[in-house]
Formats: sequence, structure tokens, C-alpha cells
Amino acid sequence: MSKQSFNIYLNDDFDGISSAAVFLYFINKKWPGKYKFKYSLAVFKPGYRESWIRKKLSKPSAVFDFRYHPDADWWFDHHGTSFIFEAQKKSFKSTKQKVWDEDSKSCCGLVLKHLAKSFNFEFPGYLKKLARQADIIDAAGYKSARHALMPEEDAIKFSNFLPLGFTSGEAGVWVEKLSSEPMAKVVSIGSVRSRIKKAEKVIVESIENARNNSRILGKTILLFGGKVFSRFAVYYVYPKVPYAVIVSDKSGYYHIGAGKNPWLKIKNQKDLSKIMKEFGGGGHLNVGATEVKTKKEALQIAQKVVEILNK
Ligand SMILES: [Mn+2]
Repeated sequence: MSKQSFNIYLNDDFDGISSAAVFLYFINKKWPGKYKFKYSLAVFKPGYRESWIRKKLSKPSAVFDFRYHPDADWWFDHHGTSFIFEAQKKSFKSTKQKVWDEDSKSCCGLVLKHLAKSFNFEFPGYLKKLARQADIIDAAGYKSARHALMPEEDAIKFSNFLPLGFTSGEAGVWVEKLSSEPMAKVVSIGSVRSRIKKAEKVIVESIENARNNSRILGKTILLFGGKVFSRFAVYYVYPKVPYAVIVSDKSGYYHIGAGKNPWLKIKNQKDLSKIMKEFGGGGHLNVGATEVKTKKEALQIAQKVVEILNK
């Protein structure tokens, strides 16, 4: 009997990959040998809304850590800005196969808890651990900027090399590995080990870059240009400044990220998700982003976001 294709759409970060890994374990236990999986990265880049709306998802399909899609048979997300249309948000009700929870620290944690509860399903310890680590990574629950940049934990080391870039095919290989064995085993694979080494080198350079290419404007660090790589490098260099706005060149488009220093307590904290939504983006309370085509637009938006944060 030939296997049926199951289409997995995942956000291109640690949360997307770990969510899919937990889901894959579940599907393979429920329907052993029934499916082969096809992976596609769902990426927040200019024009993604239009192409996501137009996209037809082939069945069966599952979407992780990305905007709602009415075709999806399974959908899990925790972004406050998940629904492209207000009407979708209004009519949405969580089911066994679709769930949205803004309060979940990670999508991976949401997938694991929701499937365990809805299907009375028991996950192995290494996947429960993966979900706890996704909660830390996706909600920036690191103990310090140093912990984020120079971690001891394998999962954080793994997540730190993902911004180097990867293909849908590579994501699929990692999803399948992580669904069947602990992170400690996955990071011992040669190709994964060499990426971790590479990322460690780039992180050192990105700390240098944060030192050389940023300016302090009131309560905000503005970092523009250079090798950005990690959004935490600015807080490593300036631990006392509450907010940061970071412009990075994604080759082909520009990313404007705005964040709150996760290790500082701030009175009357601004909602970064709301601020970035005004510029066509989205995010969470403590971190938001948007994407534009030109450097000029990116710098204009960055300047405006700095002004809003300093108000
Ligand atoms: Mn997420």
C-alpha cells in the first residue's frame, strides 16, 4: 500500500520545527505507517499575507506557529495577530484539531498539551522536555542575554543556528529526527554539530556588530545594518536600556524587529505587537516585527517605532 502525503506547513524557527516534531510523533502513533510527510516553511516576509490567502493547502494538512488558514485540517498557533481577517477571528472556535491560544509561551507547548488532552494521549519524556525548551526559547525565557547567546543547553544551541538559514527539506529531516529521539542525539549528528560551531562564531561577530553599529536614543537602542543574527546581542552590550529596534538585511527584504529587554522590569510597558501591527506586522507583547522591501522604508519605520517607544 502506498503512503498518503501529509502536508506540514511550519514557521521557520525552533518553535515551528519542534511543534511539527511533536505532531509527527502523535500522527505516527495514531496511524502507524499511513503517511509520508511533505514539509514547507511558512515564512513571515513581505507579501506573505497575500500569498497565504491565495494558497491552496493540499489535504491532509497541518499548520504550525503561523497565520490561520481555512483549508488547514490541523492548525495550532499562539500569535496575537494570527487572523488575517477579523471575521475569521470572530467565528473561530477551538476544536480537537485546531487551536489558538495567545497565552501559550510556545506553539510546541500548545500542540503537546492540546493533543494530550483532546486525544487522551501520552507523549514520551523527551518530547515533553522539547516543549518546555520551546517555551523558554520562544518566549525569551533565558536567564540572561549571556544565557541566550552562549547556552549550555543543546536545544538552545540548536535554535541558535537556525537564523543561519535552512531549507524545507532540512527542516523535514530535523522534524523527523526530533520526533523520534532526544535532542542530545540530534545535536550529535555531524551536520548539526558543524552548524552549531558556525553559529557560535557568528554570535561573537554579532556582539561586535551590536557594539559598533548601534545608537542609544532615549530608552531605545537602535541597531541598523551589519550582521545582526541575534536580537539579544544588543541587550548583552547594553543591559540597562529597556527597548531595542533592530533593522536587518534579509537579502531581498528588510526586517524591522522591536523588542523589550526581557531581563528588565519596565513600568507601563508598551505592547510591541500592537505597535508593529500599525506598520503591517505583528508579534507578541514583548517582541514584534514587520518586513519591507527597501532599506529606506525600513529606516523610516525604525525611526517612528523608536519615537513611539520613547514617548
Ligand atoms: Mn511561536
